[in-house]
Amino acid sequence: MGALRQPRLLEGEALKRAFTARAETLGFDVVRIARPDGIPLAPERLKAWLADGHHGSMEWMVETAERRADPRILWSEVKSVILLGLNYGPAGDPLEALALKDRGSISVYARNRDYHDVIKGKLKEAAGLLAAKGGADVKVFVDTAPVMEKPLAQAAGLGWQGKHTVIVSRDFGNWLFLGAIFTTVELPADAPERDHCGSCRRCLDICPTKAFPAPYQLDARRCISYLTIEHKGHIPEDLRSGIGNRIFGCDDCLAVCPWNKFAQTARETRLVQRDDLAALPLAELARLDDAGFRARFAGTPIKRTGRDRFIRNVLIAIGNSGEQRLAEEAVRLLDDASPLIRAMAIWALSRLLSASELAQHAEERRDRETDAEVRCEWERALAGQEAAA
Ligand code: B12
Ligand code: SF4
Ligand code: SF4
Repeated sequence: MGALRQPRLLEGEALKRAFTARAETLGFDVVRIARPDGIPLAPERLKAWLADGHHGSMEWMVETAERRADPRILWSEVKSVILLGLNYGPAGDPLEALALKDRGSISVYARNRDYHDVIKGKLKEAAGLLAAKGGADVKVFVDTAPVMEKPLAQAAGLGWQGKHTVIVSRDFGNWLFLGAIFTTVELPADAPERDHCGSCRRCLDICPTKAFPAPYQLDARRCISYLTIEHKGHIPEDLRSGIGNRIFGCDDCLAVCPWNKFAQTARETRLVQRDDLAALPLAELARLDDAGFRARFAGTPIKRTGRDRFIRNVLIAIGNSGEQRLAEEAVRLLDDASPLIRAMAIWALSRLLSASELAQHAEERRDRETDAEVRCEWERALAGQEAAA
């Protein structure tokens, strides 16, 4: 019997060309390649960031720090790291919803399908070509694994990390999701992108909660995106008013970047922003129970926080709204089963009601409150109103 004929494998530029064409057909807007040793400064910088506590309660970043900082520790056989960008550029002004005080603003990235779901499938399909045509092993990552996607994307030339730390692209501005493919095949690497921020500091100055201790460094503990999405506990009092009506994520530092003049509207239909998800009536949201929350936000990234954290955010927006008529929603939530919600209902009412009205609600509930933090919230709210009187 004759030997089975192996199909000829592609390599080098030919494999890179075939891969890029496939990835573009799948809808990726940018495809670039970095060497696995392309981010030599990342380990020290990540270490310093963690040592400063800038990760807040994202303990998983500490646990995975070593392999996060160096692709070769994550996977010793990796020879090339492919970075892919998917454009999710909004059609209109992404900050428009901030002026609508009786509505909650959802950040652009969450105004349609969860990008993890959209990108993962595409990455797997694109990676299939490397296995079939290059005989390579592959691993695909989007956000979920310990991979420093931003410095790798800069090393691959996809864009540069702006002073707000997010990747800015000369072709797509600030609106690219990132995904990565690690592979055992050697592909010709692209040149890194250089910094084009110059003397600009718009993103630093706009931040409502002053989350940048220095250019290129973010203290997540002060970032509204962290506070409204990742943070599971009570939101520190001094940051609540800066949150305004941002109930899920924040786009301010991205939206003001002058490089957005090159931005384009998303092509991927599952990432085109849904108008019904941009600015939602706070009164309606405050009435969602668990099942209602899950049904309303199925398939979107919003479902990740669960109902209690989301309503906590909604109550902060109600407190910041100045809308007296929203007080009744907060009053109802004073008796919610979640202490996270009861505490923020108190805070919201301390901003909307008179001292005597608040005192009356306190009288009915304070003594039977079982949660120490909620009791503290009552004390703080009443003391604050006394001081203001
Ligand atoms: C943790 C995390 C967060 C945290 C922390 C954000 C942060 N800046 O680290 C929180 C919850 C706050 C967050 C928020 C957001 N996130 Co996020 N997040 C991540 C995640 C999972 C890890 C990021 C990370 O490694 N952080 C650790 C720090 C140390 O890394 P770093 O920012 O790269 O730090 C560098 C700089 O500080 C720099 N540096 C330090 N000192 C100095 C000094 C000088 C002189 C220089 C030049 C540089 C420099 O070096 C460090 C290492 O390279 C990534 C996905 C991933 N796996 O990479 C998504 C990711 C970064 N997030 C993303 C998005 C979209 C967002 C939001 C826009 C969502 C929103 N609308 O609310 C906001 C943006 C807020 C902001 N300004 O960063 C996208 C960004 C896409 C892009 N184009 O870059 C990513 C890549 C997810 C994805 N797959 O698309 N996120
Ligand atoms: S996302 Fe918002 S809160 Fe976070 S750093 Fe940017 S502007 Fe500040
Ligand atoms: S707003 Fe200015 S400083 Fe910030 S990322 Fe864009 S160009 Fe850089």
